[in-house]
Amino acid sequence: MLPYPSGELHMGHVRNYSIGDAIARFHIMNNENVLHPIGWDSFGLPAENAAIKNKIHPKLWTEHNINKMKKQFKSLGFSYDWTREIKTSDKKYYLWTQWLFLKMFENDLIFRKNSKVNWCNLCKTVLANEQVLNGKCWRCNNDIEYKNMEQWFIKITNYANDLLNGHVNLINHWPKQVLSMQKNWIGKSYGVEIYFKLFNIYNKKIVVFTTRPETVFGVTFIVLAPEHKIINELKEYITNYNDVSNYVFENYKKFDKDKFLDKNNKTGVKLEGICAINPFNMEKIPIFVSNYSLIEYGTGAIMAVPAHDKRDFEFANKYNIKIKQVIESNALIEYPYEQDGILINSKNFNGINSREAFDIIIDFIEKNNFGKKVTKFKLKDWLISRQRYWGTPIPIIYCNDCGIVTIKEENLPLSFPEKIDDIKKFINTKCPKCGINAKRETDTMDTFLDSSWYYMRYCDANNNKKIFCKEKINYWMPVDQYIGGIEHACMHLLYSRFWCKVMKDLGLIKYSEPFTNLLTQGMVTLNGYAMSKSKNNVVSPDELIEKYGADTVRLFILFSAPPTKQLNWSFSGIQGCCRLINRIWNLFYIINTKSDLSASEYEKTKILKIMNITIKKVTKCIEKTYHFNVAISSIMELVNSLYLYKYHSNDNNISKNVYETILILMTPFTPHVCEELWEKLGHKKYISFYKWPIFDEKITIDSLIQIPVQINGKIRGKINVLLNDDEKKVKSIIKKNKNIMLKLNCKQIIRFAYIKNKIVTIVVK
Ligand code: ANZ
Ligand code: ZN
Repeated sequence: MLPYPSGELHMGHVRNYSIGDAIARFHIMNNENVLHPIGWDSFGLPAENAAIKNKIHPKLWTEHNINKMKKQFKSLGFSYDWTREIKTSDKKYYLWTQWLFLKMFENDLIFRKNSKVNWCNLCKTVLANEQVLNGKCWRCNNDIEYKNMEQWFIKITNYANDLLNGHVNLINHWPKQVLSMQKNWIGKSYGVEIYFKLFNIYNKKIVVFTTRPETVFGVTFIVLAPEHKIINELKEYITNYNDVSNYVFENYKKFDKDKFLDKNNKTGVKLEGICAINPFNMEKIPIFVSNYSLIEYGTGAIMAVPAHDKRDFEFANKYNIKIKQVIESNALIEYPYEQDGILINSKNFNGINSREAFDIIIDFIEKNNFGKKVTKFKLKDWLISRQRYWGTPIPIIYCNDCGIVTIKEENLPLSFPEKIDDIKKFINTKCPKCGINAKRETDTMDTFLDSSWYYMRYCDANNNKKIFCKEKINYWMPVDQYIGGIEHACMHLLYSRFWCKVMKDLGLIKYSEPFTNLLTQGMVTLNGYAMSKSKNNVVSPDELIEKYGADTVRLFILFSAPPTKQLNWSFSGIQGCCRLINRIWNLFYIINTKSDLSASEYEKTKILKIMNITIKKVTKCIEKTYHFNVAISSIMELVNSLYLYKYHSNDNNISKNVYETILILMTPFTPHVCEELWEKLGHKKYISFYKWPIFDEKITIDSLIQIPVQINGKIRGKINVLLNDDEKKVKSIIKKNKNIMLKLNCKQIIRFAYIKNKIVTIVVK
């Protein structure tokens, strides 16, 4: 995920991009063609707020931050292809965001509507539903208010089913949690709409949406959302209309989701003078207006079954409404009973299991025109207008005669005047269709549009004729490995998937999922808390790089925890990583020293075996599991083994071979020190492009064995031999073994037998 140019890298960034860099470098060393790009999500509010505060243009502020962060990226040694760098606030880029907007508009995927929208009073803009988290603004955590405004929306709901079904392709490649968060957000449910006629009012009915039609005989009241249109339509029949309309007005101002979450806050007013009729038994049932019925979901009207639904039960208790049980439970019943069971008090349907009754009753409803089968989604259309300057301008003109007119493709990019105050002049224009005076749209697009397709542009970042050329897109896309935070599960990751499906339907691309594999990295914490400025527990990457070097920082970040797990910051941990790098550095001098002792065959084989096992493990860890911590531990073992080996060996060939392998294996994690040592070893080319080592499976297994030595029928010791050593070799090993020679005590050997790979038997006089 591309960063927002806040001006400073934080440890979360360092973690995300170190993981990506290790993976990219590994694949580069495996001779693959790797596209490892970076860019900037450079439109957005903080730039604009900083601009207002410091009287500096958001563009300058943004440029300044990008330069600072780019320096930091470079100091960390990330292997980005800087020729493909993109900035979403760049004209050359947002031209294509606008172009995509026009394409979507042409295809009926963008529309304007007046509705109640989320408003953040700190950010001074509306927000999409996905960007409201527990009633608060995703960016500034301010409480959300409601406003009635005419705004631009994208029909993401057209793709609700596709977004859900697409999960099939992601099941083994995306974290389960992300998929389930998206699934809940999309919120598909199967149910029915049932029509409730009104007593003595012939041309009106209330349509409820229910996922539990089998409870229809237990309905004891109807609940309308305060915003439900029918309330006004029934004005003349409702005898307490004043009370009702006061209630509606009061509730309109409040935040819906809060009302929904706060159990004790269910309020309501009964609509006097009217009642509904249950089509199944013709019972008359009271109608309430209440804040716990949400206008945005279903039909905004509920058939309430207090015996079997918690919310209905609470409301019924508060307002003394009848409770009627229609599903029997085996155990002693305590309301509300929300499980399955046998239908009771349900006339012809008595005795049927509630699960079967679901379909039976739906059939009955459809046959008798009591209603119809429906599927509903919780997903709402994506509100994309933002009342801000620093964003992609919406390429639309309003003409009194022609209505909504799009700006011609050849006139893109549409840019705002440099001076923010000149917007007032910019508003006035001529209609591109009829030429009379017209007004421009001055809202900008949600920055999540900018970031919904940026990764495609990397494939052809400098194309100034087309959004991208097809061959390049087909060659590179989709993204093999995407890395970012889980907080984007229902924002960026959902929008990007949607965008990708739209672009496929527009014929621009061939694939329908943007990110084949997704890794959501864990948090970086200090003393148990996520690092954040507000908690004052931030560790600055710059200071660490200054003190310990970039390699140490990278190594620590990758070594301290598997990438998906929380990473607890520790200074002793970073010092440990510093020591490992120093040990590798010092080995350079040690492998070139001479020792008087010479290593045995066994010792030589042993170190080669450890080396091969390490290559095997590290390869698997980087390629498959991303358990970099395990990879680094095993390299550490190899380093220790090489120290030991060198201690009693004057052999330089093997040590050099092992040492070079250590450097190669460390390159994805600590590229700088590895390049340096590689050069010191006399290599002329970069280690970063050296071929990743292949391990020899034969050497990793069973090449070293221990066998017992029996002297006159008693086991007297063990010797280390190589698999399939012959008798002559074993004899020479025994001759060098002080312990066994001591036991033989210079006695005369009358028999020597070696059963291959099993046992040595010696008989002495
Ligand atoms: C009768 C009933 C009986 C219900 C019962 C539940 C249990 P899901 O499954 O999440 O889609 N509902 C429908 N529209 C609503 C609205 N606008 N505001 C608040 N609640 C609404 O939820 C569907 C259920 O949520 C529906 O099924 C309806 O209550 C309620 F024992 O109808 B049920
Ligand atoms: Zn805000």
